[in-house]
Amino acid sequence: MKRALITGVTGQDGAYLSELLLSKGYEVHGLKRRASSFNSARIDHLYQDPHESDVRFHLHYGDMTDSTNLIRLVQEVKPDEIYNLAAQSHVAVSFETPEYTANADGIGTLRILEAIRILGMEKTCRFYQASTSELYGLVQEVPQRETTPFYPRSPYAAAKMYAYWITVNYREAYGMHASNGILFNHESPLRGETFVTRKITRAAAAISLGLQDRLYLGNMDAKRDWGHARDYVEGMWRIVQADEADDFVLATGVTQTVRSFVEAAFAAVDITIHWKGQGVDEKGYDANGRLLIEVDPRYFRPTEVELLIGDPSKAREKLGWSHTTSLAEMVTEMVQSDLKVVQQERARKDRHG
Ligand code: NDP
Ligand code: GDR
Repeated sequence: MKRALITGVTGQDGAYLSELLLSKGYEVHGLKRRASSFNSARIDHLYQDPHESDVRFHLHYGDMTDSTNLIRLVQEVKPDEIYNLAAQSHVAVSFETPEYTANADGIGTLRILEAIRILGMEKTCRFYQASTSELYGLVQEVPQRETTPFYPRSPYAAAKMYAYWITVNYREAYGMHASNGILFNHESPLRGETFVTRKITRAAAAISLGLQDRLYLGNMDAKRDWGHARDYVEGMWRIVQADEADDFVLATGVTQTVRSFVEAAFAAVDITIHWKGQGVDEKGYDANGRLLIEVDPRYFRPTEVELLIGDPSKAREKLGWSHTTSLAEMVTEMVQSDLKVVQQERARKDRHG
């Protein structure tokens, strides 16, 4: 039975990857950080009472900023594969917490790689680094592929650039099976609620049920290549199974503006958005002229990534990977899920007065 260690197990990708690896018969160990309130909602359904027999899902407290903890954990678990998904992953927040983001996302990656090296596991433990299309930043080439030059545009992307190169370096210096997945945006009903897609699908659901009046957004001209997280964790696993460690773009090859995502999400609850005005004065109305969407400059970023569109040819050719869920299917799934979430929250509030 293969054993995997997943950092960031409580996040969107950690939850989907845990499900995938458990379905493949792995023993899965997740690194979870201590929080003052529960942060395990996405993986609670996978939890097994440690007193039961045949437990294959284990959680360990830890933090990417704590080297000794990471070394001890790798020593105890002795994983065959490590998926390093933990990160302060919000681009806008990284402008507020640049030093912490560098520590957790950049040096955190080094800490895991060093743990593998200190423990002499370079040849027995494969390593996956959650790299990102944010590395491409300011447009140098479209579509973006493995050879496109990087131009990070945020403290998050700068930290992830260090993580990318230290992964390449440990592969070349120590012969480790260490790979980067350069993943374009991927979403799902489990996406954090402050990322733009989930913020929009949740608002569409709440507005359609009369539980929210308005949605405030930042740059609606930004274009993203959005896929489904379920497809992308399959790609992560394939990257780690490849005979040779390497770096791969995972993307759909299709790009859309934030504005068109808004239109699709509201269409899923039978609301057609009519736009008026431009720039910060742009507003979205329903067919009855009710104001639903406004721009709030507080969501603008000091430096923005305007256009991402990935070329996943290398992953298709070498790994046989391609996305299976269309953007339209994903939007429907997210909106349907948020309709349930919002209704449950409403029922809970009503119960407690
Ligand atoms: P999430 O923000 O949903 O999850 C991040 C995870 O990292 C959470 O489990 C979080 O814990 C954990 N974490 C954060 N800081 C620390 C820390 N200091 N120590 C230990 N754990 C920590 O991200 P996603 O699941 O969306 O993304 C997974 C990875 O892939 C991230 O590295 C992200 O940067 C990268 N990525 C994501 C893409 C996407 O579109 N989703 C695209 C490309 C790359 P907690 O739950 O306690 O907050
Ligand atoms: P991103 O995702 O920055 O691409 O990083 P996010 O959903 O936060 O933003 C996408 C685009 O939408 C614009 N935008 C808004 N964004 C947010 N969050 N909130 C708003 O109100 C809003 N209005 C407009 C943004 O300016 C941006 O252009 C995600 C993260 O998962 C990273 O960890 C990952 O590396 C990349 O995707 C690939």
